[in-house]
Amino acid sequence: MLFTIEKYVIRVGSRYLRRYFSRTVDATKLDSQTFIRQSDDTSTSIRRESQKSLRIAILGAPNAGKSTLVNQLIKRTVCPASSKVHTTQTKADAIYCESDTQLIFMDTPGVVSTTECKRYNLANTFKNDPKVSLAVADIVGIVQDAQNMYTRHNINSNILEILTEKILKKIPMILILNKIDKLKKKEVLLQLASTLVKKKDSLKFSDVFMVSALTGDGIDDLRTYLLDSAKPRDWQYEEHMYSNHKCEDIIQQTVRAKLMDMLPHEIPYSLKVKLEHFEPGPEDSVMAMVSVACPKKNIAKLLLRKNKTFGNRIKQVAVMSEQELRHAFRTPVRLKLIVNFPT
Ligand SMILES: Nc1nc2c(ncn2[C@@H]2O[C@H](COP(=O)(O)OP(=O)(O)OP(=O)(O)O)[C@@H](O)[C@H]2O)c(=O)[nH]1
Ligand SMILES: [Mg+2]
Repeated sequence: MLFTIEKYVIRVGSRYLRRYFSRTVDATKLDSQTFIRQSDDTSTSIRRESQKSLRIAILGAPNAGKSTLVNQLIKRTVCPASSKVHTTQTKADAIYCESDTQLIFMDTPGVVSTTECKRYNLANTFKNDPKVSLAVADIVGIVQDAQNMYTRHNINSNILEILTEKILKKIPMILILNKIDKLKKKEVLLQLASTLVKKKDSLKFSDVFMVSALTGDGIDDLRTYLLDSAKPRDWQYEEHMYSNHKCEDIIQQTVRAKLMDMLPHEIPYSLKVKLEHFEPGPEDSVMAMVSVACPKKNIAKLLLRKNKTFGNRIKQVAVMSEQELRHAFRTPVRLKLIVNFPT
């Protein structure tokens, strides 16, 4: 309880300071910027003058809930998520705009060591993309799986390794304790937060958030905090954009994530998912055809075998993907999935 009150007081205090400073910075830059832009186009300059943005690097161990969190924060499921590790393979910018502020969340693959990268034959993006995101971030959100009793008491060593002295000095960091819906005793959560913040060799967090990316608990508070932290500067993306990935890539990755949820063990990692066809349909809808190449016939059978309750697995993958993509694009999506296998 004391910890919560303490955190609340600090947060309100820092919000006041942020507001104060952002106004001061605005005022000092106003003259020259206003002049230059007004000579271009008056209406744009007025709009641009008040623009603010923040680039947030989202880092965490594999499966900590990074993509689910980003989707909740931007209110669209543009970052595919699944119950298995290594769902996110490359970094993606997910964009949220509210009044004059643009938040750019950089979702990243779970941070891995060089050894893991080699052992599991992971793409170079697993090693490089978290670092690339750090290089352009204004703030870093470290996502910690509060449910995992084996890993939750320490910040992942692979993350600590990429946070160089230079980055630690330059970029503020917040701790995001995720999956709090799984903790029955709230004292465990407070104890965990206190341990991670007070550890001698731990990172210096400017704030701690306790959220459930699955239920949305605590998400509004985190989003408001980030909106308040935005810096006065031009937006990087057009207002209508919500991802820097193409529609086609989001479709392909969503189908892959659903296959990861639907198939057991290592099987989904051996599949090759490819978008074969994509076209706009009637009334702003989207139609797409995606192929799933199975390395063995028995895997294809597993996908095609009929089940009494939901038909076959591939049908269920299509339905679940359509549902998620509808939420991402805010438009009807029709998907056709084809299963290929060696004869
Ligand atoms: N109970 C619970 N589950 C969550 C929460 N957030 C995420 N999950 C689940 O955790 C699993 C992993 O979520 P992802 O968002 O894919 O995790 P990630 O960190 O992006 O994983 P990688 O991209 O593989 O590194 C999924 O099954 C999510 O539904 C949460 O707050 N509560
Ligand atoms: Mg992910």
